[in-house]
This record gives sequence, structure tokens and C-alpha cells, in this order.
Amino acid sequence: MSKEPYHFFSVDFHKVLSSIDKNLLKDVLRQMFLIRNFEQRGEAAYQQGKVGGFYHSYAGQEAIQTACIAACGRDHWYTTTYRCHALALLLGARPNAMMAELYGRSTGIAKGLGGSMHMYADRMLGGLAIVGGHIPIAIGAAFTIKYLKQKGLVSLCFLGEGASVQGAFHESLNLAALWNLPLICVIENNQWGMGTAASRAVCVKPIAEHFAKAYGIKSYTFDGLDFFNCYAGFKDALNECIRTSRPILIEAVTERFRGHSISDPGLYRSKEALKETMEKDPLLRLKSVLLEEGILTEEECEAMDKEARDIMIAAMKFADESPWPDPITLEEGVFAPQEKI
Ligand SMILES: Cc1ncc(C[n+]2csc(CCOP(=O)(O)OP(=O)(O)O)c2C)c(N)n1
Repeated sequence: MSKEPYHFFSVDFHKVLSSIDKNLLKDVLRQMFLIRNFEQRGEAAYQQGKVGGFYHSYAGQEAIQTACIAACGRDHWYTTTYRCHALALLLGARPNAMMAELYGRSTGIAKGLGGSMHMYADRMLGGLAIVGGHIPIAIGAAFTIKYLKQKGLVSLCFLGEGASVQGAFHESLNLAALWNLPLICVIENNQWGMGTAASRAVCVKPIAEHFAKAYGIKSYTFDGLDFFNCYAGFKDALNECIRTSRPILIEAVTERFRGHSISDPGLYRSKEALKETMEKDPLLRLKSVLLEEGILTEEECEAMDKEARDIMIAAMKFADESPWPDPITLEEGVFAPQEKI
């Protein structure tokens, strides 16, 4: 990560901590364990040849989306990229159906036809593979909320910093600002767009602060490795978006632990840099706060981790034993005209 200082959303840690229900905090850690274990098992299954296609791990970025759902709730519309396993889990997708989707089985979330990049859940419009392609969909959701006068709801859209220099992103922001749409765009700056460093791809820094100015909207910058900073920031941003009926742009500064996708050996960063990155683990960071504050014991944390591991091992078994899709379903869900030529 660049050494240049960011000015993160200012938070009184103890105030935030005391504002969150202790059971919610335990639940949040449980969800982070679920996400981490899903990624570890999914990758293991890939290595065994059980999973085909692409695989993009969310490991290292867990604090952001976990904090977002904890702070904003599950009633809004959510969209994200191909790095979509965490969001689906957080929005209630069942691990069995997600693992079966990775394995390409008919019991999968997209009937085994989508794979890793196409997870869905209640209120989650994707899981979409085209960089920047999901942002206009998020705009559509925001437009619908406004059109139907659904007060209190917003459309939340996650994207990478690489996508923040895509044309679709800027057209979408312009429309959202012009039409006063309830949209919150979250740029998860994990420092790399495939093998290209953020500093070589994006001309401004902090990204959200600069781009938001161009569209006359409010921006935030979060420490994406810190659950509490993200939680407090998302609460504030949601209130602001609802209060002003104006879009919001957020940059959450984070790092990814794995390569861009499973086939990426990550030769563009040194072993030392990766080790340094992994020492900032957002999951361990939250865990140590909960231990220090006496909210959980070491044994309870271990039990949580084990429970998550068992859920994922059971999901692998479920996927392995599930039937393959019938080839006749291959063209289902493909929106193409079927007229005879
Ligand atoms: C329109 C388009 N161009 C290129 C690609 C190939 N591609 C897939 S991911 C990626 C990098 C995106 O990086 P970023 O937006 O920072 O997200 P991250 O993968 O870091 O989460 C590229 C270029 C694509 N899928 N779609």
C-alpha cells in the first residue's frame, strides 16, 4: 500500500464500540469467519479440480462489506463485481447453494450455469463479471427506489478502484447526481487491478474525494481494514444519503490477500510486501478487539471458526453429491431473441 497518508472518516472508537450491540459484534465476527472459510474451502476445491472457470477471493477485504450490512441492514438493493462471495453470504445466500454454484451443479445459486462470478441473494442484483458493467444496474435500482418513493431505501454498489476509471462509472455518477438518486457507490481500493498498481491506473488520490467533487456530491474515505471505521462511516453515509436524497461516493482503502484471481501467482508484489499486508488482517483485528473488550473468549472464537469450517466442509460434500445441470438447460436465462433467421 502507498505510504501517503489518507484522512479516514474520523471515529471515536470507544463511542462506536459502545453503540453496537454485543450480539451484533459476535455475529459480525461469525460472518467474517464464514467468508474466510468459504474462500479457503472454495480455493481448495478449485485446486482439486472440482471448480472451473474464474475464482476471485475476497480474503482481506471482509471488514468492508461485513460492516456495510451490519450498519445499513439487508433491505437495500446491493450490487457488486465478480468478487462476490462475501456479499452473497452476508445477504443470506446458503453456503450449500454457493458451493454448488462453484462446482457447477444444478443445486447452485445460478443452477450451476454461472459459477464463482455470479452469486445472488435476496436484494443482491449480482455478482457481475464485466468491469464497471454493474454500476448502471445499481443506478437502475436507485432510480426505482426514487420512482416508487421508497423512503429509507438506497442502492449500494461495490466496485474496485480499477472500475472507478471506467466510462460506465462516470456516466452513472453524473446521472445519479443530476437526478438526485439514492445511490451509495463504494470503491474498494485493494491497491491492484489485476497486476496494475492503483497508482499507475487512477490519476487522483484519494479517489472518492476527487471524483465526488466533479459531480457535486459528498465523499468519504474509510480504513477498509478496520471494521469499526467502516461501520461508523457506513451509518453516517446512509443517513446522509437518505436525508439529502443525494448520491454518495466512498473509497474504502484495503488490500487483497490473494492474487487477482486464483490463476494469478501475484509476481508483481514481493513476499515481504504480502506478509506485511497479511499482518493487517481485518478479521484478526476485530477478533483481538472483541477479546480485549471481554466480549468473547479465545475458546468462543475458536468454536466460531470451527463452526464456519464445518459448514463449508458440509457444503463441499453437498456440492460434490449434487447432480450436474441437464444440458437442455444450457440456454436458460440467456436473453437473446429466438426468432428463426
Ligand atoms: C470491461 C472489462 N474489461 C476488462 C476486464 C478484465 N478484468 C477483469 S477484473 C479486472 C481488474 C479490475 O480491477 P478493480 O476494478 O480494481 O477490481 P478488483 O479486481 O481489484 O476487485 C479486469 C481488467 C473485464 N472483466 N471487463
